[in-house]
Amino acid sequence: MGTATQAQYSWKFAAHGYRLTPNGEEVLRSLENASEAIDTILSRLHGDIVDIDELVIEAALSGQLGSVPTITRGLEELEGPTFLTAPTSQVQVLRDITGYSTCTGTYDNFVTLLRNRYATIRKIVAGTIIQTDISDIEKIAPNVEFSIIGMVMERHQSKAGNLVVSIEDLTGMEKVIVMKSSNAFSDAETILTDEVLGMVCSKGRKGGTFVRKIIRPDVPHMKPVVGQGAAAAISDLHVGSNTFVSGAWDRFLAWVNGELEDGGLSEKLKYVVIAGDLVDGVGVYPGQEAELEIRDIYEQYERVGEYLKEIPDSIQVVISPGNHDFVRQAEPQPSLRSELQEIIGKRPNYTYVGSPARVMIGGIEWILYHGRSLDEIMMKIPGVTYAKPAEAMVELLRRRHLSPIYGTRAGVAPEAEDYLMIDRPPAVIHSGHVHTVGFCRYREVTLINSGAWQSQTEFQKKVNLQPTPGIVPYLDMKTMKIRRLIFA
Ligand code: D5M
Ligand code: ZN
Ligand code: FE
Repeated sequence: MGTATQAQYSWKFAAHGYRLTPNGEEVLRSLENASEAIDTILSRLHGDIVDIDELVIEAALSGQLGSVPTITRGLEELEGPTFLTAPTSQVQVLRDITGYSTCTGTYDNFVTLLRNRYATIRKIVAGTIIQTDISDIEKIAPNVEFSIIGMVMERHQSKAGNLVVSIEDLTGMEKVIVMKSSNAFSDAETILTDEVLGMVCSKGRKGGTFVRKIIRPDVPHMKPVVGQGAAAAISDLHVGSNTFVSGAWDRFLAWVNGELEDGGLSEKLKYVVIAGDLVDGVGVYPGQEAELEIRDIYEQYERVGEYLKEIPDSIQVVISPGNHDFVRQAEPQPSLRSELQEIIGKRPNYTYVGSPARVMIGGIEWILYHGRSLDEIMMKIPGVTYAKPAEAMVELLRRRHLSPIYGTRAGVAPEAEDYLMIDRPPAVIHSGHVHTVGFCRYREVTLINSGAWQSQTEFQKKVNLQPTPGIVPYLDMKTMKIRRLIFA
């Protein structure tokens, strides 16, 4: 069987928004009348199935897919947002920690946070498990196939190269094994501690629990969404740093004011959205003074104010903080406090939000999140690199959490609610932090990393981080087309 046919199989599913897995493809190849089978399968699939693997194919062909009532579990969470709001040029804040912080940092707060996270993501995962019953870990029965949904406590590789994962639900903890030879192995290699996921397992004869499939909450198929107006996504200005790229920034402001020949792009610009690190800050890392042009934090924000004042009143500016800003470092970060807002300016077209924040912009939902967790995603997931930051954002989205590894580099403020969960996929997720521009669309969710306005620093030179300053992702929300505007 030629590869052309195999590619056609994948394509047929992809065209309907499904993803054919390698083992699913193998099953199809072994069928006599594959194309008929594919039509049958497609006619029986429904929106909350994501991966087409051997188990889904079996269930679809034997007619079990439609008749399993449990597939509707968690459906509320799986349905995408419905945009019935009238398009307006106003920015509307939907969810943001600012003013709602309840945490006192007690042990109980942390437990509540993790339980809240577990319960929500569990529901999402449960909605996509169709193959088996979902078992509590304490009730795992021998000789059957079952699924468990838990939070990953620990993972390591055995001497033989298999992965051993400790996973915990509310009833207990289980050590499971993902054999190197298993179809689940490549998915398992990307398992992060603290992520919540499902596993289809079976008990081996000697009592071990073996994983057949990893099930991530992932993103359901949603209708394409469109909004109104265009947005320039920026972040990481690092005003005050001696590596701030002022020439590129001046050209950006000239463009915003319609002074550059751009084929009509700036005319459509209705929003400038900023995902944190407005200033370089003071005392953020040892020896920073040597790299500062402005050494006073308030003066840094004054300069930000002068810059942003150049943006016309007709353009909405959304301002979210990052780890260099003068706000609490633990996430979720509240917005810049009132005193700093006064310094920057409280113009009617400015909206100050926290990080993360869920905001309606141009009639569609955005999540702004500075992106502190991205460093660890780059470090821990094989193949994900700084050169393609949007791919790291896909990993967050597939786990339905903006910071799946709990409380490591970025501290976590244990709020009663987990603000970092992506319980409802938005239309756009906009991050920064890693100083490289990248964007992609993953199932109708547009992922943008907006780079920086700071050229390579001494520290970044040491770790070989190559920033891409002065490049702006421009999102036309009417068409959802995105392009790079290069000012550097
Ligand atoms: O972070 C810009 C990028 O540089 C981001 O990917 C983290 C990395 N970075 C910067 N400083 C450090 C230190 N001290 N350790 C590890 N990684 C770092 P920004 O938030 O703009 O400084
Ligand atoms: Zn930064
Ligand atoms: Fe940052």
